[in-house]
Amino acid sequence: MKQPRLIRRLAIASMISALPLTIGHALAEDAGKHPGGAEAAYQAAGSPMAAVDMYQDINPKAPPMTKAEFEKGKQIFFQRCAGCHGVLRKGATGKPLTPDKTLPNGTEYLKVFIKYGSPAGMPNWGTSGELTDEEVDLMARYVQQTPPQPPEFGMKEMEATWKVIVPVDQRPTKKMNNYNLANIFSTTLRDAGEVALIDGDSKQIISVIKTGYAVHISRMSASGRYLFVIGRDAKINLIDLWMEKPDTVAEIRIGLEARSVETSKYKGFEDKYAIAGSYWPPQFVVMDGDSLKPLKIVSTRGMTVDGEYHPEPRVASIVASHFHPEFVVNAKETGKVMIVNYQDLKNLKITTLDAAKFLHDGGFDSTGRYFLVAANASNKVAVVDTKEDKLAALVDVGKTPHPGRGANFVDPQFGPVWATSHLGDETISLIGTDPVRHKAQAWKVVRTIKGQGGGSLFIKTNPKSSNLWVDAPLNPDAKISQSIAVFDIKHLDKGFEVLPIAEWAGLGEGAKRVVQPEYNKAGDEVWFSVWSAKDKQSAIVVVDDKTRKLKTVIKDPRLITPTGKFNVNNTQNDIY
Ligand code: DHE
Repeated sequence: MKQPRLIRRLAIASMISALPLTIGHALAEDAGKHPGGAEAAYQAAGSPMAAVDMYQDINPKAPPMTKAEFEKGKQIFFQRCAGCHGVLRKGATGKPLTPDKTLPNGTEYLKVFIKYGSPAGMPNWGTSGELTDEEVDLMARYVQQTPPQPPEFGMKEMEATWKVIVPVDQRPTKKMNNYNLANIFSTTLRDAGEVALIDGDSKQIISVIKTGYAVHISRMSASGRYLFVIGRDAKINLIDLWMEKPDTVAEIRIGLEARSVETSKYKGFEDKYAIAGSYWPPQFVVMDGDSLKPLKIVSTRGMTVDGEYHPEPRVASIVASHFHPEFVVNAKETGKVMIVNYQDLKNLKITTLDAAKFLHDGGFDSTGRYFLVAANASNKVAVVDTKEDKLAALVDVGKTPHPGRGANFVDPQFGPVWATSHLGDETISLIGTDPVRHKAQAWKVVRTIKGQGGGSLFIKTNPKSSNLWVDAPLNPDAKISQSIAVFDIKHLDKGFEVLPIAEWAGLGEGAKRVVQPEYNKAGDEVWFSVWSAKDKQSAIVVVDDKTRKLKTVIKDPRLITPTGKFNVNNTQNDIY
């Protein structure tokens, strides 16, 4: 007999609620609590838009909400839900939650769904203890209201936030410090909204610089002088490494929420332009490279590769071409790659390639010609030929690829490859990248190897190394999330060795997720973040690449939630 829908849901929900839960605290310790697993927790990392003023449009058909309840619902939505369901609730990797879908379901049905989650990936917000019953009830009513729209952010708003702290003509004309700039690591201190500049030679912190909210990535200018840091609140800090004590010389907000920044690297345009992409509003902006003066804004709203209109295609990764004066801009929800020629900003030329939906992060192959970008929820990697400005291939890989920049090395059997690990399974896909001498292998998965488990975010090697490092910080098993798997590239079939990085850090309690391997300039050390919650001690563990033995642990009360580490030389020259 067919069960009524609600009963079926309740049965599924009770099964789900019986799943084992792991320790909890912020994103760093969230992943295992959700039935949707690491992926859902990772995407629900919190949006700075919770605090943005938005208009409450009273929908007479929706259950009533006071202004205070609506505000609270909005806050919870942007902190927990917008990453998957979209700012406008029209759906992204999660389902649409617009009133035409939610009103027919009604409050009681929605409460069950929010409380217990679903096998399709919706976290169990109630039973995990993240939301109280009152909050679940509030959210069930909130998602039936008309979605409030955050404000736009155009030239006027950008200019109002733009500050040149040290004008270009008052900056040093040569390097004024004795640091070995090429071996500095710009280290994200995520929850402190800061970066620590760490001297890779002495392992000492040179300085800690205030940046945007939940700071996200660092990128280097082509010359290696300017460091660009972007926060999730779309604030960019331009840091001059030539100063006696490197510090911010200009800053700007380019939107309300963002993740990516890059600088022009083509010959003749070194350090000339910067570009940043935002999640909201969905757009990118080209700026002066030494002052951040905003010059040109382009919206990404438009049709997906399937021919459906999308109102908020978020800008994911951006890289600078080495073959043309161009930026490669990846729009997540539309699956389009926009190749933006910055030679003539007034008569802007953009070549748009149809790749696959949910473009996220990626890196170049070893020649710097091909950009390989994960279309994560499509389980594909798109290969962009930056010389011909064409899509070279779409490659099927494992479940939810997440390469960071990926890893380039020579497979003993198949020649040059670029590799990605996955959030959704334990595999590592090796894709052939040499269409000239290894034509049969080019843009195919030539080998799939197995790592410790799913929940991997970053994979890394170095041209001078024969080690391949694979993290799994979002794996629900603490043994896996707190260690690293290392393969010998020359003997991939022999499996991996596990190094207990978090144990080596010698910290007390905490999530201690081991995240993002990064090499030093010489390519003989690998640095790992041991990432705990804001109120717990974290560390950076430095491993000798040759011996795979512990070299140093960097511990300092200022190292709050370290995650990404960006070695100046490797970031400047796209070495990974
Ligand atoms: Fe990232 C890169 C988006 C969560 C650490 N992250 C990127 C890029 C994008 C992105 C689009 C590529 C930028 C580029 O190359 O121009 N990240 C997102 C999200 O939308 C997501 C899933 C959820 C969110 O709300 O932000 C998210 N990211 C995280 C984290 O939780 C991580 C692990 C820890 C942190 O610091 O927040 C994290 N992301 C990183 C790092 C990189 C990155 C370290 C750069 C890797 C590199 O080697 O270049």
